[in-house]
Amino acid sequence: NNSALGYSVGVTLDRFIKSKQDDFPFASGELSQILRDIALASKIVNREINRAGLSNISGAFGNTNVQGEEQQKLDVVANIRFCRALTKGGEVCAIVSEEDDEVIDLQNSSGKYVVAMDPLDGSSNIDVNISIGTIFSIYRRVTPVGSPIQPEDIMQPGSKQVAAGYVLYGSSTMLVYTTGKGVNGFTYEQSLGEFFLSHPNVTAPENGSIYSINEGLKSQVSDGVNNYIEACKERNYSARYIGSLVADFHRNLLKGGIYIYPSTAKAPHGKLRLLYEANSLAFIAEQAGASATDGKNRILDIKPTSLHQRTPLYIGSKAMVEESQEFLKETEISQ
Ligand code: P6P
Repeated sequence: NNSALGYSVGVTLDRFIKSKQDDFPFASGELSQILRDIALASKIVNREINRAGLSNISGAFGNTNVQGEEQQKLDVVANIRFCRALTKGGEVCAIVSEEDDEVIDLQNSSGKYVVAMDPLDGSSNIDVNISIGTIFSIYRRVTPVGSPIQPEDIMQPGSKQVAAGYVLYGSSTMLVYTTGKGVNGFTYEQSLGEFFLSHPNVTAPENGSIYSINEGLKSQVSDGVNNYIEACKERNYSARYIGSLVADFHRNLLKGGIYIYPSTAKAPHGKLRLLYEANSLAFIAEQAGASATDGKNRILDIKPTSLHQRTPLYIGSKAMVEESQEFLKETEISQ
């Protein structure tokens, strides 16, 4: 570190990726390049987000994405930016995006990697200036490089991820990712256009006193969920729900807490997507010593059966996730 300055200037993302690549003896640098491609796209999206309020770009786009939600223009912009960066990089053969009904086959005969992403989650928050995020997972394809993409290349359980991360466009813009050797957070310095290591080796508190759930769902969720939330209230825990998954997850990861999007009467599989929301954050959570389940099963063990399938999500401090499962089990037995 620059001791002459009396403080250590965080290493840049580029230097960090390079130094960590040496941890992987057979690394050919392709995964490193994908991480750089994602970082570059996030800088461009960050700039568009900061400008959104100023131009008519933040208005609704008029058509809807596969989720049936009003598609914000920034969703489209972010999707284009990330797809373009990943295509130009040359290491990726297929992309799964929340914004596209079907798998995007890049027709790249040398691409070894598959990326699943939510280019801009929580985009309904853009118009009211609430933090939003990008979420991504990276897999190695399982069929031979150069052969046509097969479903088994795409429908991999989260345990097969080689990397995962998110970008949080918040009061500052952060990139947080793991390649299976811990979690590291980088903060973007706008004036330099660089991400600097600001949160080395992120470790989630084993327990916490923050719970994140949409309490408006109370009448639609199981007694087990409501009993757990009541217990949190009796202990004077803090309710913190931003309505933006990446922002809620990130705060709980650093401070301790649990985020729950449960099965509801209207949506028995919950609202969140397995491939590019739950899996990515579950990999990060476990690498930081936290947990992620669907209320019963480890998220990373779930074998996907469809591209945009949803899953209930209980994610955050290990002790809180485990305790919430106990409440679910209790009511299951009594039902
Ligand atoms: P609800 C945003 O649309 C999102 O996908 C997550 O970012 C967020 O946590 C959740 O949905 C909010 O859903 O039903 O509470 O509005």
